[in-house]
Amino acid sequence: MKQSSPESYNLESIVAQFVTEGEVAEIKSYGSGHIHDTFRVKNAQPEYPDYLLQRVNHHVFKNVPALMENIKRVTDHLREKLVAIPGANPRKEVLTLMPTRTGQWYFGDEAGNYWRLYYFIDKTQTYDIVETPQQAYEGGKAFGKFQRLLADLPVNLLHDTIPDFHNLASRLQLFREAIRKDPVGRVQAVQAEIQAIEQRAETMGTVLRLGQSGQIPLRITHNDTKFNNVLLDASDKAQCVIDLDTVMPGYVAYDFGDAIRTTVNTAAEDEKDLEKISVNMDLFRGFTEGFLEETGTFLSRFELASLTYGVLLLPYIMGLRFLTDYIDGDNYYKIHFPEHNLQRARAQLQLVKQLEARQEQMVQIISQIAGTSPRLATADN
Ligand code: ADP
Ligand code: GN1
Ligand code: MG
Repeated sequence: MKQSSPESYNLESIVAQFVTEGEVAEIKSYGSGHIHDTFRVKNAQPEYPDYLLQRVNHHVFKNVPALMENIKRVTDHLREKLVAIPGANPRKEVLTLMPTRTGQWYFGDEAGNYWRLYYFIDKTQTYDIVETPQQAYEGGKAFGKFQRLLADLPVNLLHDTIPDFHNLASRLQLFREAIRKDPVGRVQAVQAEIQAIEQRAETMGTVLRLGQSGQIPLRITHNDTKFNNVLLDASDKAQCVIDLDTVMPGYVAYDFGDAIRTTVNTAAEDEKDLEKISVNMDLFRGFTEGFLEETGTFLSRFELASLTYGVLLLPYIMGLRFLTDYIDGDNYYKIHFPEHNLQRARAQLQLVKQLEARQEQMVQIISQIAGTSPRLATADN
């Protein structure tokens, strides 16, 4: 189910529910996320900050109070860590929630919507397509540091904001259910894509098997490490990891895999022309160097060995989810034209094929950078 249009709201009166400084000059739609409605709130007084207003998608996130509790806990923990690092600037390096006038961290309106307000982190940019190994390296540093700073927060303190989010078995189950129901009569036309999913269903289960057998641990992971969920500053230095709704227990291979999915692709996530989709290995190396610089000291050998399985799994899971949503009638992701989810699914499955051909090379690069032999005989059990 989709949310109602946010334009019908008096956004200024929503901002007025929060404790802010200065005066609102304008409120404009912002960013290219697929889930929430996001607005930049410009301050009329330049000495005061701008803000970022979001209406949380409560059809996707069914328990918004639990989600906001997670975000508060995680951002407080990161801030505490950053304060102790000389030269760090917590206001720019971690999201800061504004309280409401009644002392809550979100505002629930009469229509059942949930709103939140952050400081707008100024003079930053996000990349839907990564251009240079330096940008890739900075993204790797950002997600790696995020992982490192949260490594001592007990996993069980966080709620599962979307249960089984990257659980392949349950994603496949939902996919097969959608095919069986075929609610809008699209299944016949997507047989080739269904086959591309089914023929890999077994081999893609490696990360889950390693987790379920206890060979890799659950950690606090971000779970939505799309490259555009890192803000880079004007000189492309990593500034802040954003989009914290899915921070919950997960495997490090998920975060590495989703970040690589969106870093190494030479084309857009939804590229129509499949010929344009290829893998840039310089960007792979750049990201991996940054990521392992931050995490190499505490990841286990099995976790290192799981990373390339995550690299194949995440674009596969995204292809599977986009195709499921297409078959289901486009109820989950925001789409910008009728076949958008199908186009996204095709592009992700094409990326999987390209990455499969590079797996051995990726293993070599990881092992070179980590100084280990990540190819463990048991990794594929
Ligand atoms: P979605 O879940 O819909 O992707 P995000 O939380 O990622 O929503 O926000 C959407 C976009 O808004 C981001 O891609 C980024 O460009 C921008 N953004 C989010 N938070 C901030 C912030 N605190 N400061 C500046 N820009 C932000
Ligand atoms: C969504 O919120 P956003 O746009 O960063 C989705 C991710 C997908 C991504 C694909 C909560 O991320 O899981 O990887 O789209 N987020 C949710 O672009 O489903
Ligand atoms: Mg986002």
